[in-house]
Amino acid sequence: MDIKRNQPDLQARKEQIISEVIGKLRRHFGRTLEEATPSQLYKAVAMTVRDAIMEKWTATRKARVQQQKKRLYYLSVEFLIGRSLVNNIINLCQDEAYRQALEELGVDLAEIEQSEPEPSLGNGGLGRLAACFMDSLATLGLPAMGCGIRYEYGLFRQKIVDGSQVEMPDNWLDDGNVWEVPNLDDQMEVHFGGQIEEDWSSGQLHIRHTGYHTVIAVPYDIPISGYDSDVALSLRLWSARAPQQLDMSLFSRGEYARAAEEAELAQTISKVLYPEDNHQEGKMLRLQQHYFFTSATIQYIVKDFKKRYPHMPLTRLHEKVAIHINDTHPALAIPELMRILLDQEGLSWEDAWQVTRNCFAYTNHTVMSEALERWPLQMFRELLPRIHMITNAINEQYCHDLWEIYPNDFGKISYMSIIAYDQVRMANLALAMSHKVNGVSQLHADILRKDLFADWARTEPDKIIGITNGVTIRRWCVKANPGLTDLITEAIGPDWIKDADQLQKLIPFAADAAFCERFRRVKAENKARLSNYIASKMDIKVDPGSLFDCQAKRLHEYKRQLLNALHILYLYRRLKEDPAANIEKRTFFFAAKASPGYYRAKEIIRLIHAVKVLVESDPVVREKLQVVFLPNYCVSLAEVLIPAAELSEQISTAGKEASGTSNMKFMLNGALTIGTLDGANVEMAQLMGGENIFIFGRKAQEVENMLRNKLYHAGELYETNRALKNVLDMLVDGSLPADHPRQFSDLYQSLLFGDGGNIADPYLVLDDFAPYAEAQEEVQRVYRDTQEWTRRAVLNTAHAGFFSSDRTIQEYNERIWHLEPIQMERE
Ligand code: 26W
Repeated sequence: MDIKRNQPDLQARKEQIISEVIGKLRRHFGRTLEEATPSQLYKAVAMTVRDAIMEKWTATRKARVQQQKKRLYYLSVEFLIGRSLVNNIINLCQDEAYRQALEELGVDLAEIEQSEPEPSLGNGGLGRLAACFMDSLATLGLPAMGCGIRYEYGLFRQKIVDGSQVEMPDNWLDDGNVWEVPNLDDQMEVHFGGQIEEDWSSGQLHIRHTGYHTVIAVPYDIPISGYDSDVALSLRLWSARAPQQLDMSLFSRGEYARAAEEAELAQTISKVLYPEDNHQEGKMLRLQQHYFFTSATIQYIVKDFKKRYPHMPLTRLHEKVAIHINDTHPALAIPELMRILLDQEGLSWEDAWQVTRNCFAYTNHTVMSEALERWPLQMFRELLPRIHMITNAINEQYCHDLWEIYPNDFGKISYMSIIAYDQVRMANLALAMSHKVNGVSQLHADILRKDLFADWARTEPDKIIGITNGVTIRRWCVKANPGLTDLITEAIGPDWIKDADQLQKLIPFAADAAFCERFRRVKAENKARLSNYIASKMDIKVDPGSLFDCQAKRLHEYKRQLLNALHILYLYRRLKEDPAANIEKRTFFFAAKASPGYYRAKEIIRLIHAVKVLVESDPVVREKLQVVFLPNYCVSLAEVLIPAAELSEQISTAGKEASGTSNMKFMLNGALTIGTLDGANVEMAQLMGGENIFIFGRKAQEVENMLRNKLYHAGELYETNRALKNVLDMLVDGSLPADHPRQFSDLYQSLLFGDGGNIADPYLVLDDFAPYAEAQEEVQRVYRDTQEWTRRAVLNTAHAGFFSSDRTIQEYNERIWHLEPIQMERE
């Protein structure tokens, strides 16, 4: 794929790339083309791409400053951006020029791409969403900056040893990072601990903060180029370092260890990404991380505003600044902005309150109560004494305002308050102090309004809105699936890449036999690509002719990988009982990291491996079924897996998955979905019509009702459904290969009896088992009709345009941020 407009320059650009690459090799590595290692080649090519982006970057900054437009700061503890090289080449619309240039040099782009370390600076959906948003913001030319943490170690690398997850450190920066630029001019000091004194001696309140520890925040900026756009935005990641690398006075007294200690302590703040997803622990280091990057960011925002608008008072900050917090992790930015406005800029409390509320908006990404952030009050007070005072004052005013609305309703006010029972509740802080709060799908927003945040929705009816997530077409189709990209472009022209609604033009092609045949061929090629990848990386042979069935996402009970695994056991039993059973040949792919401390999630990984071994060991069954667990799920793996998928498993307990985004990526790449009416699956079904998606299971309302009224009794299903009982018994009767006979009894117990006072099977695995098995029957019935399957696959791609993150960002902009695009002069 290449933008035709650039064709006349192609030859010249190609020659320029060749000479630049050779020049970079010579100047930076002292090597000729022949001598260069793959890593040096990668870096040399990357540097040429970086040069091109740098020009846009400078021009964008200049235009933004001149045009004085309102700017968005998107704060997130995670930006799961994935590799940059190929994506940047695509976004610069230079893929054809690079392809030809590298071909002439005898260099394989796909191969040198492997030398790029992947920045795994996120756990899952929330972090990847932030990366898709940056791509869309840049493509739409909106003035924005992403702000986060430059973790030295990203999410752990997952290895599987004897069927169990083992975590290895992800030292992605070891070999340097071509894409980042340290910006020493914008370093900030962040203060922790100490004491606060109030000084009224001048008649006005002055706050004196003493005895604190200082950590220096150093920004590293990564340029994010828009697709076919002259705009390049910055992703600013803050790195922590000590004010003095070594305390020389200690050093000269021979106290080497203590001298290094302070420096070490400061640097641990940005050392490692917490591997928790949907589960919060009140760890001091995590609170330090949050304050570290939000304080540095807010200081920078105020500094930049004062520099750009020297004559505008800070009471008008919100006219030029929008701040968005990606879940509550950056919510400390709220009291931090108040602190700076009050203590440093001398605003009144009322003004600071108004400005802050006008600047902030908050996206909620989960309804799981164990994920809602709460900090122990004492830790909060000791680490952030001034922030604690301000948060307290915010709470007092907020409760006072609530009292006016709900006089004497102590219950409600204590439920909605920000500080209570010795805890600071970050969601309540974000709810109180944002002018908009959004859920990430329509169902999720409904649940927020009617359930989790119902009291806030009643208090401020227009505040909570739903903006359905999206994914970037550039990475998830153009980059990941060049075959499909070419096919679509040939059919409907290239504009869909920036205007994904145009994918609807593919609808008539679902009835076009020749197109469908080519669509099938693209899928077959992608299946072959994945099969080769697995053969080379894992030494496993899969049958590219089998149905490729994929579940790729974090491992969590609510996502129900367990339901998928139990269903495979059910098919296994059917084949054992009747080797001629009518079962379509399938390869079940799983890819999932479990949080290191999440015991049951790790048990589920073990179970999947046991099922895999069992299936492989039987000569009859293995002719029909294969289980593949792909270790270390990450963006680069997703780019190979998703285009090859035929069936996408989106089988969470209804009401639990806020949106899901892999569902959108699979749909875009022409996989059919088997799923519950959860998150964005609901909207997928509405858009395409229910006939093109395999929907099964309880609805969110039913789940909620069954759980609330204790109407669900998993044990009864075990007694009444023979097939289900047989499958469950396999967990404890020695059928499965395991280290010890009781290996899977924890899973068995949790499904049938519950544990620690919890009800049995709170995610309704057993309840949805029979409907799931039925839906899977329907899947294989349709799959056998190749033409019908392809027709539906084309319709999936054709309806995926709504799930472009360009649409999502436009909606955020219209309803929350109100930014105007930067005007660039095109040469
Ligand atoms: C504090 C620990 C912690 C860490 C991460 C709690 C919660 C999270 C995230 C909110 C988890 C997450 O990634 N949520 C996912 O966000 C996606 C983007 O909106 C949604 O598509 C997924 O449904 C949601 O699970």
